[in-house]
Amino acid sequence: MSDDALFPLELVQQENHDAGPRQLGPGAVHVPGWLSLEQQRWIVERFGEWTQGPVPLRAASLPGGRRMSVRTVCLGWHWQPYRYSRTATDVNGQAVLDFPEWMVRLGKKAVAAAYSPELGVDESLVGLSDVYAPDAALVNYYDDGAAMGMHQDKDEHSNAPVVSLSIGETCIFRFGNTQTRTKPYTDLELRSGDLFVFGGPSRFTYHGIPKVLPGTAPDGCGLDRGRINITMRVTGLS
Ligand code: MD6
Ligand code: FE
Repeated sequence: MSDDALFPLELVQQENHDAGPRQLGPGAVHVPGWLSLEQQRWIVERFGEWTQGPVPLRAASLPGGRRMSVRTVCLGWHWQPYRYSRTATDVNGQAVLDFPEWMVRLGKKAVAAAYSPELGVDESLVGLSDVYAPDAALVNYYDDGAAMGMHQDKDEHSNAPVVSLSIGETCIFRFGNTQTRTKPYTDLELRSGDLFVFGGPSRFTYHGIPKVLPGTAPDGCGLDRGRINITMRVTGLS
């Protein structure tokens, strides 16, 4: 058996999950267990409100006609492949919900938690939390079988970090490279309560979600099934 088969690249990083915050690339930091179960439950309640409209949770249609398996509701700005607007012109024409003030504060705290000098994060990123002010969030819901292909987040007119929060079932997060959507990449688990901040030289790294692991949502997170991922962004639009 070859080394590749015995130690598949996909699995190499998983046992590190409990080791605490870790920088995967310059400016890309994973902070396991950042949200408490109580915070997770509270956010899941807000998710229940967001999905009541005016714009429903929907699977976006990609150019060419295929639909994403993930369903999304947006805050601040509505996202559709591959642009932002204030109204959901691809769904029902309704205005997007406001970006909540509490989420701006949470985003700043997230950047402060991830960009700490102790983790070896570059000086230029430490202190960024003071000016970080996200104005859009994509709230994704994954049910069993949902996945997201390798992509770069480049619809924003800003290179400010993206802050990602995960609640519910564990997923495999594939963190790639800035050049191609293929190897080399690192697979890691994002579990309920985890934070991932994606900025600095890693801001345009290809990444994706090859799978969600059914039945792994922890008791008390507010979700029995599926996975919620919130990504906060600075659109650079006005
Ligand atoms: C997800 N996340 O975790 C999909 N993008 O379900 C993303 O696509 C993502 O986690 C930019 C930065 C962080 C992310
Ligand atoms: Fe992304």
